[in-house]
Amino acid sequence: MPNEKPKFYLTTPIYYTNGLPHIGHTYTTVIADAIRRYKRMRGYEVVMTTGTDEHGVNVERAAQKAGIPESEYVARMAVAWKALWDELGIPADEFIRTTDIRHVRTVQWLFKLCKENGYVYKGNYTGQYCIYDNAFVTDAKPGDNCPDCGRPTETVTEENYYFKLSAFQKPLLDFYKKNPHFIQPETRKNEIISFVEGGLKDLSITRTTVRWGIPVPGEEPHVFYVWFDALTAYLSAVGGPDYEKRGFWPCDLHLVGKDIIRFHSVYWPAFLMAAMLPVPKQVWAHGWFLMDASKMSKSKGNVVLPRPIANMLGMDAMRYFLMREVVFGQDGNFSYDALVTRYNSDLANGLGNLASRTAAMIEKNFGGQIPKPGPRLPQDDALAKVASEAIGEALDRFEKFEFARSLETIWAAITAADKYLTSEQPWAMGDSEADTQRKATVLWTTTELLRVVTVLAHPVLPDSTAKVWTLLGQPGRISAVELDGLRWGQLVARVQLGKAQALFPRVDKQEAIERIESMANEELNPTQPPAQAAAPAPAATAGGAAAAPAPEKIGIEDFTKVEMRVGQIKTAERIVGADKLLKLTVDIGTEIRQICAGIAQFYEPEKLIGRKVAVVVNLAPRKLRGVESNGMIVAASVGPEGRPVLAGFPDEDVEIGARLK
Ligand code: ME8
Repeated sequence: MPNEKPKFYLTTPIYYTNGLPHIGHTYTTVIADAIRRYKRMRGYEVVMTTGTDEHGVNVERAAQKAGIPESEYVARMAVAWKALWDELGIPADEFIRTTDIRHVRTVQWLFKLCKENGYVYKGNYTGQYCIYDNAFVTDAKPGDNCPDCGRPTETVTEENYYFKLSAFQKPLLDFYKKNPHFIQPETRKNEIISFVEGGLKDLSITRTTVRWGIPVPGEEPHVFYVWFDALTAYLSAVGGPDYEKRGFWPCDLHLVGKDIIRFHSVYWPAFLMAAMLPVPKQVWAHGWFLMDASKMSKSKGNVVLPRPIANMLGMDAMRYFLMREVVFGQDGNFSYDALVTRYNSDLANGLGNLASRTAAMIEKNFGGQIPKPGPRLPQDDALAKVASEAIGEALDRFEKFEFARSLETIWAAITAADKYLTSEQPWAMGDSEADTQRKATVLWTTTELLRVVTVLAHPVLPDSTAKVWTLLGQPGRISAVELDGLRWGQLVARVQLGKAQALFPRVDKQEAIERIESMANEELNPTQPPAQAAAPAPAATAGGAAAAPAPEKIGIEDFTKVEMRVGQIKTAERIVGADKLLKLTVDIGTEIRQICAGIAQFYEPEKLIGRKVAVVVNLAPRKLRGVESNGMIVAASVGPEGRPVLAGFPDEDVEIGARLK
């Protein structure tokens, strides 16, 4: 077929449905999306798969707890996961659910092939099982905890079907040797090779102790082990037994976190080899985003949610931070502080500022039309060289998944353009013919650099670069620009600039962090019905809150749900790094509570001690700037800036703990 595009298939893990996405899951999905956009700009036809892993004991228990059937539980969760990816602009081309019929068919077919080829047999197994990780823990004794998640294991005896993993030790080692880039990065590859060299035990791939799973045909009550089930989803998503028709198998890239590299680089290729199906080309394991140096988990209460960040700073800011802050493959710490700092320095002051000041100068001097350049001086050629070299280097680094370094190159070019403008000072030039011609050259050169970096940054910052593209009045969609043809000098001059749109308005760090945290608290402990709490907030808001809807009337039964009491402030101190917050301890009659209040700019801590205040005592505890707050102090919000004035009891010495009605 003439001009058929080469195909590229990549996947994220199929995420568990017993929780909702946090920044760790978002990280993998964002990286996959950036690679997808990049590959498309390099001329590939790309399919990206993500989805939900919906079987197993965990889901059985979560559904029981929610008091609904498993099928209903997973359907709700799958909708929530898919909706979030859509809302964040990182939707799958194929969203696969492990309860999809196309998937069930594929799992049963894969098992049949493995069995027909002699790699499946029946046996008994007793061992310690971690229900959270859905895995038997090798060498664990009763009473031992799971070495991965630290939670207690359970003793489980089962009649299972076994997969002859032991038969694949040599084929796998040979395969790794022949395909040295199959496991990336290198450190992970070495770990896996040593693990396989240490010997492989056969693996039980069906369960009779679990009800909620894909049935083994003709062998009920056997259901498939969740990993045999989940890994197969990658194949189900692109045709299953008919994979040859779509032409996307074998997969080019499985992106995973380092926690699940063994499943992907040992079990998965072995299952496929046993079935005599093509094996994926690469598994890339990235590191973890940590919060306070430990892995995020809802039970530890240290999860970072993507939606509040996207609502406050825009999705591009989150993408940029995730890909710029941490070397891909290594662990990194997540901090709101670092996020907002990067936003202001690299996006607001960097790309955003270069675009808006360049456009403003073209507007002022050339009526908004990109000028044709005049004769060049050495400094113009020097900037052209920076941009030309940036093209090669940024693409080369992206190709190697050195995302942070690729962005470093692009941002070094932005910094070079800033310096060029500062030294050329087009704003100080006059209106003589020579000056006008020089201004034209300087502004054309700056605009051309801006065009180049905008194209290079597009896979990482899709929305904002599309806005810059429109601003520059360049033809077509930016996503259709072919990276392989990108060269210095292609800027179309004499076109009229498009409409300027706010790119990255600067934000006050404290305020931004407080707003993100408060949105996250609201999402984790909703005070409204979930449908409303989960609804997408209006367009990216750098600092501006959505207009509050007119308050509805409530009945007395609603009001009485709020328990307010008289409390007395016992201690008050400032919180380092949070100008607006005070940490208080408050006697509410029955106990002394720690409560954070956003009043530090208006009340001296020492003067508050002994003061009686109104306290909402039955508010779910939440964390503000990392400090637990268990209740809320009532204050009036006065004036346009919302100055807090504490509610108090000036007329009478009221008893501590008295209820407000
Ligand atoms: O393991 N930092 O699903 P899962 C970076 N269902 N990435 C993180 C992360 C963090 N703190 N936390 C999670 C499963 N991830 C199985 C997969 S695949 C056939 C079956 C990302 O919901 C990372 O990609 O626990 C990790 O591998 C994945 O989420 C685990 O998702």
